[in-house]
Amino acid sequence: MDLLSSLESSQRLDLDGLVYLRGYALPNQTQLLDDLHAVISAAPLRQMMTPMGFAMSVATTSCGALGWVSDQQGYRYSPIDPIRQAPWPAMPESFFVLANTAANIAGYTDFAPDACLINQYQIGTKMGLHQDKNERDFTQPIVSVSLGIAARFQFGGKKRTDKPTQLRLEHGDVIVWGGDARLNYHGIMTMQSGCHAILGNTRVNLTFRKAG
Ligand code: MD3
Ligand code: FE
Repeated sequence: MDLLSSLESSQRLDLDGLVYLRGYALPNQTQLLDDLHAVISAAPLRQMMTPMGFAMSVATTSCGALGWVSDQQGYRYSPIDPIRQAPWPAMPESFFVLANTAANIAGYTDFAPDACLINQYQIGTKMGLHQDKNERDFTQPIVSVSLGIAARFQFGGKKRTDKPTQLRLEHGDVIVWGGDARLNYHGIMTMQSGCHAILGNTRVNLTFRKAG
């Protein structure tokens, strides 16, 4: 099945500034997972240090021209993987095409992500409420792809104290975050146990960004 006809089998839900394409990544999942494993083999997942000096519970890596990095100097994008002292692996075509077509469906033509952040969640890990502000152009959307076991996603407002709503993100779900949602606080609640046929008891999230 190709990506256009896959829209017919997935559900679209529009909320303030986000377009939720349930199951949109499923038709191409074999290719995506193959390419994911190749990227992780080249640039291994690692727990970055927060600027405060704590190891993140989530393990991350990147592919594309720019990768997301965190250390005592802060959060930023870098063309060099600090562990390998080498460029990040190229973004696989299957990743780029998925992000580009999802953004297109949501009304963003020619979305050309230069960064794909890969987050791996094991049972008991979480990502606290935060905003994504290290990208240059906030009019560009962020496309996220959920793989593996389900997560409880928290979607807040412009202030950290705004009460978040919860969304369950499942294997294959793709969300395009733009417009009014782009700078909202968000996070992932502590991962509960689960089992996925291919990814076991882990969740992997891809976020595609035009960072530079
Ligand atoms: C809403 N990742 O990497 S993806 C992140 O599941 C991040 O790994 C989470 O938050 C994860 O920064 C959530 C969904 C997401 C990504 C970016 C957003 C939601 C967003 C930016 C603005 C608003
Ligand atoms: Fe985020």
